[in-house]
Amino acid sequence: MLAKWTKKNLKKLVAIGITAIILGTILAVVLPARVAIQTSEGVVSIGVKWGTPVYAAAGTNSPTTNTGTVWTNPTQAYTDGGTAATITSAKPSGNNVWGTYGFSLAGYTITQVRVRYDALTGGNEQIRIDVSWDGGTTWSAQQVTALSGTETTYWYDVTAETAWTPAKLANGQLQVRADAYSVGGAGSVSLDWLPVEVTYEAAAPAITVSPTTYNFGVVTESSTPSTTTSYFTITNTSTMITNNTVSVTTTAWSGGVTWTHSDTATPGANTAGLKANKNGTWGTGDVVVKYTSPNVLAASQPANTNWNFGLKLWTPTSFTDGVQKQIVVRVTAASG
Ligand SMILES: [Ca+2]
Repeated sequence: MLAKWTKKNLKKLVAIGITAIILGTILAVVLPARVAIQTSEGVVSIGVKWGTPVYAAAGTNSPTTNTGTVWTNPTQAYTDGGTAATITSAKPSGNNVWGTYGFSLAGYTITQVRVRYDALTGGNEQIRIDVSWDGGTTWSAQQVTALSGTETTYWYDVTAETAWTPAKLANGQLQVRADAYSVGGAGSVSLDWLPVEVTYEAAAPAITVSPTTYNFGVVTESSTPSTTTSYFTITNTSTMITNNTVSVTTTAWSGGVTWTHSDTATPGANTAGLKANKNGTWGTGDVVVKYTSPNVLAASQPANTNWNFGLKLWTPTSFTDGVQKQIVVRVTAASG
């Protein structure tokens, strides 16, 4: 029984082997080639190529203007230490509004906004703080703090009060309001300093590509099939100018007898090349798609501006099997 089974399957194996050899011979001159397109979001902190990395940072700015007449010496809340702005509490007192904090953070993502207030009371009064991000039209919830007789630093984290943007922190938009509320009888409240601390980080480039594959179909030796130069669309939601490189992710095309990928787009025996063109005319401004030291395909690309490109294949001068070949092309965007 065992012998019979082995013999039967041995015949099948032989038959399959012969079929494969015949197919290989027939298809040696024509075969499909395929590329898969891939994108990756570049990391902003590419120190070597794009300059000094930018990491999350925090800045604390003081107000430089105020409006209102109820606080005495309101400009003393511009600086830490020294004299303080003062007021006598009521239920409630009037208020002053401090502003012009000088935050200029265009292109950054705001991750935290906190108001700091260094204050004390001569009695047992409260200070009440709220914040506007649209020049005084809309205000956050009010944070109420029971003060002590010793100057203390308090924080009001207003990160969740609105979807913060650089524009909402700009002069004329960001404002901080303060009043004093009596607990029992009236008493004095001192406000030494009223800065705002903003934590921010550089926004990351963001691109996607469509379509994500292209099949050149069956190709012949020493041919140069191509897409149109606008075949692939890069949807670019980067909020900063980017530099975009194009590369292949491997040194060879996979499938059967692999093809070497030429970094000069010079075809040879089982050696292929690729070029890219950004929405122009083939032959003018073509960029070699390399593995090492990728070439720039879209330099100084404006923020939020989509763009297109195509690919052109240089097939080998000769190849030796009919197995489909595949390689991955990657477009990488980095803050430019
Ligand atoms: Ca002060």
